[in-house]
Amino acid sequence: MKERQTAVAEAKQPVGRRVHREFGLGDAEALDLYYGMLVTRKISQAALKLAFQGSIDVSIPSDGHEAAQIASMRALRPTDPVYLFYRSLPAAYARGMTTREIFLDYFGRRDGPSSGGKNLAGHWAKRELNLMSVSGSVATQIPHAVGSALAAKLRGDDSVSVAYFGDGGSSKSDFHEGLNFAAVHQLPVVLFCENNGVAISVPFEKQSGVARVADRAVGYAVVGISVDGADPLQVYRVMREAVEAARAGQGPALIEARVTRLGQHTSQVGESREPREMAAARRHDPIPRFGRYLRHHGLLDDTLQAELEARAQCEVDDGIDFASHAPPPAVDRAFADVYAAPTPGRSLSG
Ligand SMILES: Cc1ncc(C[n+]2csc(CCOP(=O)(O)OP(=O)(O)O)c2C)c(N)n1
Repeated sequence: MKERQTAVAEAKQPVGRRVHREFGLGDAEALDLYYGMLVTRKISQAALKLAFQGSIDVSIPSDGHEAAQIASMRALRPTDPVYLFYRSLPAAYARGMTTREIFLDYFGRRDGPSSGGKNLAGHWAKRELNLMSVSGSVATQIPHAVGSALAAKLRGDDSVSVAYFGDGGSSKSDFHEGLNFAAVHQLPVVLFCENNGVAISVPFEKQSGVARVADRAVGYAVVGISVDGADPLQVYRVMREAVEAARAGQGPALIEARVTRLGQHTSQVGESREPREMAAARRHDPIPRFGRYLRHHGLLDDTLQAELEARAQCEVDDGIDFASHAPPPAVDRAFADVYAAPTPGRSLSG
């Protein structure tokens, strides 16, 4: 049995040093990371408005989760299989899903990459990007990612599989079974938990006997790391280390990115937290914080900020315009890709 310890990586506000370079990110890459955070915040907020207007069925805000998702995705190869969940919009964008594709999914359009309008919006997937199809049943993507890591090991390829999920997901048996199996077989998989402290309205303390999700790693003898998920540079660093170790055959890791959910659970579920708590939560917004870091190092100023905002807004407007005019799914394709063979009595094409 391997001797492994849970390490808690405490991220400090990295204002003083240019830590992005120390961590292997160039200036342009750091700015690009920031742009991804800006544009996915705008997409998330636009989608919430569209849902309130009744133009789309549902939106699942990712506000506050951008740094954790985008920075961790940057540590992967495009060929690494990724299993996202419903709050993973910034990760999907970081992997290469375009704003047009994202809104095709929100509008439930025929050409939406995730499911062609068949799955609930926000279940991000695209085969060509190695973003695997996910279920709305919380945490089922964890054993899928572990299975995909087993397949990689058996095939002898050096991919690393990653599952994203929330703190609520870490209470599911899928998490425990997946982590145990991954540990026993030393599989190349990283379980990435975005702990926003609340599962819809249930606080983390009410569903966990340990203070941090990463503490659970000890029980499975895998590496566990808890990191400040509002700090993209620290997230990038710990994710890259975990992914490199997994790729080198050193087994799985559990990363907990501590984030703050700045929006409501979904467009259909009202906010249960007190206004005072929400005001405090906004102090943990990763976007202005990373902006301050970039400004401190001369990489961002008011002019560039305005340019980036305008570019991001154009992308969002174009995505909405494109998707809102795109064709809906064809009725006679309703069961295509769902059943291998048409179920008797279920064919819509007669
Ligand atoms: C198996 C299952 N149980 C319950 C639900 C209802 N549900 C949807 S989201 C959610 C909360 C999950 O919280 P968490 O994993 O912390 O992620 P977050 O939404 O906070 O990002 C629940 C309970 C579900 N989708 N699947």
